[in-house]
Formats: sequence, C-alpha cells, structure tokens
Amino acid sequence: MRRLVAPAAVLTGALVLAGCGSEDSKAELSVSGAYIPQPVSDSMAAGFLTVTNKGGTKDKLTSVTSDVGEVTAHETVGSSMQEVKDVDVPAHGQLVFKSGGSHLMFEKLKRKPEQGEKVTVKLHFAESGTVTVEMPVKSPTYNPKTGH
Ligand SMILES: [Cu+2]
Repeated sequence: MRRLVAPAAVLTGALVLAGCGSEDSKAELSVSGAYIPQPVSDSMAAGFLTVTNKGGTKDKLTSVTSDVGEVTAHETVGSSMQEVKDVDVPAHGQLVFKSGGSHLMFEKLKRKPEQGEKVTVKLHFAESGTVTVEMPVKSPTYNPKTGH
C-alpha cells in the first residue's frame, strides 16, 4: 500500500508508534479507565473512559447505548458542550473521554446511578462492532489520577 509522505516531525512519531510493523493490521480496541461519577442530577450523568487502538487501521465510535438511558458523545467547547457523532479512534492511538473534556453524556435516565453499582454500556464501532463496558459508579468527586 502506498503511504503518504508526512513532514519529518510527524513521521518520526509515527515510526515509533508503528515500530512493531503492524501498520496494515485491523483496528484492535480495548477500553480502560471507565467510570461514572455519581451524578447530582436524577436525569443526567457523565461518563469517562479511554479507548485504545493497537491496530493499524482507524476506527470510529458511531453510537453508544445503555439500558439506563440515552447516551451520546459530547465534546466540551469553552464552557458549553455539544454532541459529536462518529468519533474517531486513530490507528495506534486513543480516544479519550475525560473530566473537563469529551465525555459520554447520559440523559433521560430511567434510574439514578448510585456509587458502587455498575452501568452496562455498549460502544458501537464502525469496524470492530460492539464493545460492552461495565462502568463502575464512583463518588461524585472521584479523580482517576488519585484513585479516590
Ligand atoms: Cu455533555
């Protein structure tokens, strides 16, 4: 396959990431760091997780479903947020939903997630199909860096 010529600085980084020689491999996704801070609202919650793609093909998060309510991907723009459709998971890269940035938005909740329980979420990807994630509900002020 013909590859585009990238500027030197970009190419250097790409070579390190593709060092295992798997640049033509399929998307290979894994999910880590999933959690939902217990929401203050009865109807809305935010969720965070990281999707890592070890493969050489990009994938795309096309929709998210859960039995607790409606879920969409949101990005934060300044002090407001907006829905994003088809969020890219770059080849040899990550899609990061984290506090203060992009997040999963739970709306029209049928029940309020309580600390200690788990919420089942299905991530639907264009290439990899459906990935089911059990998202633990943490305290309202949970910080993944400190773990509490
Ligand atoms: Cu939002």
